[in-house]
Amino acid sequence: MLAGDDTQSGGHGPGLAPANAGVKTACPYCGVGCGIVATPRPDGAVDIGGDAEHPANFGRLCSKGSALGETLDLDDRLLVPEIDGQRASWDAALARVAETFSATIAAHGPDSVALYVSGQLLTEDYYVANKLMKGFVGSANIDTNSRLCMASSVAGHVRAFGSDTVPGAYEDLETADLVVLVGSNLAWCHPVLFQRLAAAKAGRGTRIVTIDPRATASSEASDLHLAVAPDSDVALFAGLLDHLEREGCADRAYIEAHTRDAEPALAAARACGLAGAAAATGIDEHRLAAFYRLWAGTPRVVTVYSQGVNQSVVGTDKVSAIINCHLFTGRIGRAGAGPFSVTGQPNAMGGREVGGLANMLAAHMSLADPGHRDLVQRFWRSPVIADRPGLKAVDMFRAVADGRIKALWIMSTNPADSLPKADAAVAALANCPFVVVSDIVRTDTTRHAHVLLPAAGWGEKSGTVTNSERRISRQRAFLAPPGEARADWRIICDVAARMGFAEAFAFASEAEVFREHAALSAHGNDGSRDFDIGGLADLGDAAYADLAPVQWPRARTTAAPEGPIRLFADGGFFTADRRARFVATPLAPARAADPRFPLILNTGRIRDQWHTMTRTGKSPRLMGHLAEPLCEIHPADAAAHAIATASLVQLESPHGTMLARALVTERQRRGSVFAAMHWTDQFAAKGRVDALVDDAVDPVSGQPGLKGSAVRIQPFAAAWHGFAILRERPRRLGFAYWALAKAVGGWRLELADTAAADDFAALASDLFTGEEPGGDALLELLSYRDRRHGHHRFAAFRDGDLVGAIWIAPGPVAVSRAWAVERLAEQAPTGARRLRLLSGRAAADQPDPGALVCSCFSVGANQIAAAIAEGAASVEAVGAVVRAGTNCGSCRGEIGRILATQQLPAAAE
Ligand SMILES: Nc1nc2c(c(=O)[nH]1)N[C@H]1C(S)=C(S)[C@@H](COP(=O)(O)OP(=O)(O)OC[C@H]3O[C@@H](n4cnc5c(=O)[nH]c(N)nc54)[C@H](O)[C@@H]3O)O[C@H]1N2
Ligand SMILES: Nc1nc2c(c(=O)[nH]1)N[C@H]1C(S)=C(S)[C@@H](COP(=O)(O)OP(=O)(O)OC[C@H]3O[C@@H](n4cnc5c(=O)[nH]c(N)nc54)[C@H](O)[C@@H]3O)O[C@H]1N2
Ligand code: SF4
Ligand SMILES: [Mo]
Repeated sequence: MLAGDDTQSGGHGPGLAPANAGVKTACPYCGVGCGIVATPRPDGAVDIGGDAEHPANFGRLCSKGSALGETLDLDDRLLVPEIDGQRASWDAALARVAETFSATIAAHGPDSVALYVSGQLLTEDYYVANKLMKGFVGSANIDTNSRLCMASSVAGHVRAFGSDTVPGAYEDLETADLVVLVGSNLAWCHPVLFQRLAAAKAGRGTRIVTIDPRATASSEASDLHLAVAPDSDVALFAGLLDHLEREGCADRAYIEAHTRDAEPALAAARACGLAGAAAATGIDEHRLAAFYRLWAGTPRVVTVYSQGVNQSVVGTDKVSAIINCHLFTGRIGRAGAGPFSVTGQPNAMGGREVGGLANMLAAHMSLADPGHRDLVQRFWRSPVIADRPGLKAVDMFRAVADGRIKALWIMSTNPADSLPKADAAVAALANCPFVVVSDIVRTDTTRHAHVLLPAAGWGEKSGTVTNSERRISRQRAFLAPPGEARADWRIICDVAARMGFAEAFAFASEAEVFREHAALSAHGNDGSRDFDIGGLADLGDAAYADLAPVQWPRARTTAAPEGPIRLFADGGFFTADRRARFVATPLAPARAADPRFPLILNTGRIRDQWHTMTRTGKSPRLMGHLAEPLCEIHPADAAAHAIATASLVQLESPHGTMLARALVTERQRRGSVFAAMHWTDQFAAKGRVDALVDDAVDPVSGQPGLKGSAVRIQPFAAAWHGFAILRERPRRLGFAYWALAKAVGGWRLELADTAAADDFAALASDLFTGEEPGGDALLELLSYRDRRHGHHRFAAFRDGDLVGAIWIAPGPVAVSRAWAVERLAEQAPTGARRLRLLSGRAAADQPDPGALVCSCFSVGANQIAAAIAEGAASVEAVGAVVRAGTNCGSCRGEIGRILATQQLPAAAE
């Protein structure tokens, strides 16, 4: 077992890992791209610390990064290749993939096969995957989960700049006077970058404005929150452009020297105006005008945007509406100013650089440009080159469903859970004649694989990733791959060789792949393309191994040791005439509402989980924050649908259903509900939100509108509810509702069923016996029953130790989860403690820590409240007493909220 802990228990403070100890690598989660120092210990555990020298994080890590050591165990890891569910040799598995792909292409043409890849692949993996499809198979049917993530930003950049360029850098968030977060919950999704911003705010009073339909941890830390109507961002920024023009904020010199087409964009903006923006956003004109004045009056302004912008059927127009305002004021490419698309995945940017999207070529070259196609084909010496766009993710799965695609290879993504209309995607996979999946664990997608390939995971593989500020960092291996797992790039090259392309894929190392990629970026470039890392094309193996984080562009010809930190302050766009384009963004007509599905389903992320939980789901600390699928709903909507807080609800759309726990809160907007994207069939009965989500896409980018599906909601009619703590993972979970989460020393389980159970004691012992056959014979079962009121409680012991406990009630179980879970760590409880356990109430000497707030130091809400009651009057003071909020800082907003509610009565006195 490689289960590890982080530096806290290893004795180092956060960010204080001693220099030159351990292996420097990069975090495998978000696009901030933090540097990590990983130090394997002799007992197999791995200490994780922030890399103090990495320019993305300077030593900081968030809760997810800090808990990486807890995700490295081998539970569920794929260790050997499988064909049709049977163990197979690598040779047989690779041959089966190559032969089936080749035969399908021979029989049905190159477009009958496809690769569906991921922004979590390393650049080297991604480069060879793209080369294989576009240059050797001769189809552009390679698309990526970045289609669900960044495609609208890419399209918006290309429309405006002629290239997919992020013009700014992280330090701009520290030098700006105003940072606007549009559709970005930066505090939870890019926590370390948010902490840099929060520090700047504390230091120099940076103003923060959040534009998000619901209140979030980010909006709580902002000076102004505009709770806009869903998808009204185009109107908001069109109104801003109109305001900027009226107030004389145009940078005429910049507009005239470096841009084109301002007039049509201004005409659309005038047509919208303040009144149009107020009508569309639902924000009153005074409040909106205050925001416009702030933006207009602050030259150093960065507009940060993310999925509330991209994941929309008008996503590309949202991006254009934002960029228009920056071009109009010349606030781009300057210190502290610019539009800033923050990327989600660790290598979203690298994937764009190699051309991993179906409508791009390689090295930011264009599939539509015959000159570019020729350049790439000659460079690759390839027999063919794709000459038209391939199928984008949503269309790709439609083509799988209707049989146009007959062989599909999925790498490093879990589309059975993350694609819109996910049930249809699953059905497509189930009917596809040939599905290959490369993953590190079993998932809802791997179930459908004819060939399953075990990939080497983070810490075992080596290569590069590019973060949101165009910075390339090394991921380095510090563990040997387990079992027979292999690096993705090698698997792809081995298949390519067996398809007859050995020469072009004869890479001996990831360094060789990187050199070719870097050389291609410089090939025939001469400043005509933004992405140029020719300066890295001659790195020797040792220099590649030691490569320090470096921002692109990094052309061979650059005299300076570093490329420019920002682009476009002096124009130099990558259109033919080197001018940027304004893009008119007329308002789209409002979508017709469907009275059968009156609510809008907004979806997104929570602080401590990563996507489909294949790694964060292994960490008890991370699972402790929010342990089951939740649905945020406004009190008025909850009342209208007879939904009580903490009850279970069923959500329904024309595409599917989902069960979740209701969180009734004014932070949610009326008419909308919010659910996290994370839960899968591995963790809950019906927790897959994408089963509900509609697959309508943005017409320009092909990105689906994952934040706006029509749904309806109703109470889930449960006959009984249960909560259990378990030493072992239960064998069977045949309940209408269940949600399972890892806890320290075992598992925690939420349960409910529509049918009355006639024997709860049997149900309990079945849960407690785990995988052990006949194990129940050894159990000592303690019970409490109140049949009249429907309360049943059981606790089971083996050799004096607690094996499990369950509390059953007719309604949601009112037992403190935090207190109960801690009982798993207790040594052989006897007498009163056992009875106390059944009562479900904390004793004075075992105080209930309350819901987990700080995952880094495992501090609960009650502990924080106690610190406040004893006099801690600020977030810092709370940190000084109980440590909460003093590591990654992602929970500081929640601590602030507890402070505010607790101080209210005091202030009123
Ligand atoms: N903890 C955690 N962090 C992550 C990830 C993770 O899984 N977990 N994933 C990473 C990835 S791949 C990505 S892409 C990023 C995503 O990072 P974010 O984009 O910050 O995250 P989301 O929660 O998807 O969505 C952001 C916000 O958009 C809002 N929104 C919805 N509709 C609209 C709208 O019409 N207009 C506006 N203005 N806002 C709207 C939502 O209410 C939500 O609060 O996070 C990255 N970081
Ligand atoms: N409703 C809704 N849906 C969404 C979103 C949303 O906001 N709302 N967000 C969308 C966005 S922005 C994104 S980025 C996607 C993310 O969705 P996915 O990409 O489907 O999510 P992950 O869980 O990150 O999947 C990564 C998979 O790769 C595996 N893996 C990890 N490391 C390796 C490796 O080194 N090699 C290989 N071969 N496999 C590996 C993991 O075990 C996991 O199964 O979801 C999208 N879907
Ligand atoms: S902010 Fe957190 S998840 Fe993102 S790269 Fe840094 S440590 Fe990893
Ligand atoms: Mo993403």
